[in-house]
Amino acid sequence: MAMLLHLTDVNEKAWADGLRAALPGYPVLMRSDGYDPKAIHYIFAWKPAPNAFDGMDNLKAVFSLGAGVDSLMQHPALPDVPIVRFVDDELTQCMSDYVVANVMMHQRLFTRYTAHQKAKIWSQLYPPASSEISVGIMGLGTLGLDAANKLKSIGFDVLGWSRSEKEVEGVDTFAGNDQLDAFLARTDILVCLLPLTPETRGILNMETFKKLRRGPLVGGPVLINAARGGHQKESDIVTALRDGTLAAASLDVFEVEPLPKDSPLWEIETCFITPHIAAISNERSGVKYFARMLLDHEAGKPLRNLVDRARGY
Ligand code: NDP
Ligand code: OXD
Repeated sequence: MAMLLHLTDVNEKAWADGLRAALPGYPVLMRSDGYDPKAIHYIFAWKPAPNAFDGMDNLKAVFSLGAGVDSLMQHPALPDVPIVRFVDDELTQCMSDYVVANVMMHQRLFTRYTAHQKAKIWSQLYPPASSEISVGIMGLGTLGLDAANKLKSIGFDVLGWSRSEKEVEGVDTFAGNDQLDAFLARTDILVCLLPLTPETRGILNMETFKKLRRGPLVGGPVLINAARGGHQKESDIVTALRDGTLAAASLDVFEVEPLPKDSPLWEIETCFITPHIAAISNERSGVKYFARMLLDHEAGKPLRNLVDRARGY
């Protein structure tokens, strides 16, 4: 029995040290330690390589370092065992902080003022109050729901769109493809917190942007994507920002990461770019979470926060 860490683009050693301390007596291995794949009962993965699961005939579960499991779900040799994703209050809070900060930045037209400051322009633009601005959140799961409640408490008019119908106090909810257009038609600031699945890939495209409300927000609608780069058609975002279909955007994720140096997005003043940092899985709470998950499962308790393979998230 052992747990193997297979973490790409992450400080694997730091996580291994934490998990070893939290699981005394349970072997926690890194790939560099060398291992017998048949001894691996749990694999803790992020962006697994094509051969990540080779020979793991006795695997009991895959633990996903990320809240999003799209890279796991696309793995050509994903074993047929339960997949546990990361669900964590601190990560949720970080995402809501990111969403609230960006919504307010756009409501107060700060990307416009940044451009004006560069050009030494004194131009007083008065944005409407937050209560006049509608924020439409795509995805009302762990992250979308928390962001919706926080934006509502600030005073924004909040709408939400999900796959299945939901009732959320103070939030107008829409569900399924049939209600997508009605949701977009009432949205000034569109926030994407969807999982990346075949149904949601490319959903942030010109057709979607054209359906957004041209309401009280000065300059037009705004896009905030903190989910996955696969949701967005970047060439459409560039066109939409240039022709005014979108007034501004905040993008934390990209079709290719790191965002290539020759991407035109870098040059667009109304596009606010962050390098996939909206909500990083925190080592301290993550170690506690996955150690508890393993110990509970070994004690016969059910795994929690399982991915539904049929839905893809
Ligand atoms: P959840 O699984 O909890 O929620 C997903 C939501 O999306 C649900 O409300 C679901 O609907 C909805 N949804 C899924 N498919 C569709 C569809 N086809 N049409 C309409 N709604 C749909 O996910 P989380 O909230 O935990 O995370 C969301 C995503 O955020 C992650 O998958 C990840 O990609 C991204 N993320 C990004 C981070 C970053 O740093 N940039 C950090 C963490 C996560 P229903 O409720 O009906 O099932
Ligand atoms: C995640 C992420 O999915 O950091 O957790 O993107």
